[in-house]
Amino acid sequence: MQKQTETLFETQFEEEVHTGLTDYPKHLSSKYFYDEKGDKLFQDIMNMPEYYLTNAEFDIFSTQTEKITQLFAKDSESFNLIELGAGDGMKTKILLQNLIDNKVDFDYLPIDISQNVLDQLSNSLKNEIPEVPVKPQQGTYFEALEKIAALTEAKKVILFLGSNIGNLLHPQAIEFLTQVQKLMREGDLFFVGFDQKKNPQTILDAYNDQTGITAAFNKNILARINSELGGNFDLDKFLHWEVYNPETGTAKSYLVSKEQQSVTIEKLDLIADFAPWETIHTEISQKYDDKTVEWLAEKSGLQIETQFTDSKNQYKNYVFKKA
Ligand code: AVI
Repeated sequence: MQKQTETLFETQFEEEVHTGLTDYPKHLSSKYFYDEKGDKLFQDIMNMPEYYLTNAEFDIFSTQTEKITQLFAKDSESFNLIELGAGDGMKTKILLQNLIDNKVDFDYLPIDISQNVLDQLSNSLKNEIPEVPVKPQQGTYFEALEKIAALTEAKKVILFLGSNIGNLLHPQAIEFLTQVQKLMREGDLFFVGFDQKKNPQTILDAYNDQTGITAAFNKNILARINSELGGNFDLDKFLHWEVYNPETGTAKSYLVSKEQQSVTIEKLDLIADFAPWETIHTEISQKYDDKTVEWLAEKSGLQIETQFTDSKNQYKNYVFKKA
């Protein structure tokens, strides 16, 4: 009889939490910040005055819409506007309205893992800009992109906004860009938000607000371990800590244990011991300059077609084509 292999973990979340909390130094992935509460906290972050990223990208979309529309509509009868990660579509809606006003022929294909997010976006578009032809695609970015690429010959304009790329280390970012590049054809465009290097204090303030919203966002990963994996983390016994290295452009978030403590996680059969001031690294938010983006593009088989900068020079949207 064949020996059954024992599966220790039921989900990737369980496996990654186990690995991260038994490693030294400890780490957890920021992708687990986002449940219903985490989504709400991130919305609150985007509304904070310190979190300049949202306003900066909004500034680009609202002051340079016409130029963006012209670029997307150039050399083609019609195109698919594909957005990776639908979100609430705040910035995209400015562009969608402008495309409609200019009578451009396009379909809008937001991709998101959450059907709920897609439904909300479709409903709000139905109310606000009913003329937009929306074709929501539920799934992971690459599953959905592959399907779209296989189904249609139409030109693709792919959006990846909000400096979401910054939550990836450079090798992961190159892998991500390369995967998209492989699904692009000549003439397709890839429009990506990259937060820029700037006064280090501005960056630290954006990721360490006085009201404690970012701290709650960071600690939400512990709250999720408590509710989903039977953990007993005391959130007050951890400190949210942000560092920024102006040389590498990397902002890093940590949770720091204020005292010696042991945390039990029932579902993992795990007791995680923390020494006083021991850290859990939770997130990176990379900041970029032109040289770095050019390097990433080159490594990924892409070429920069053009770029858009906000009025305060804090943030850029680069437009890539296949090299
Ligand atoms: C989603 N992502 C681009 C945000 C960022 O800026 O890294 C997440 C975030 N973390 C703390 N504040 C916002």
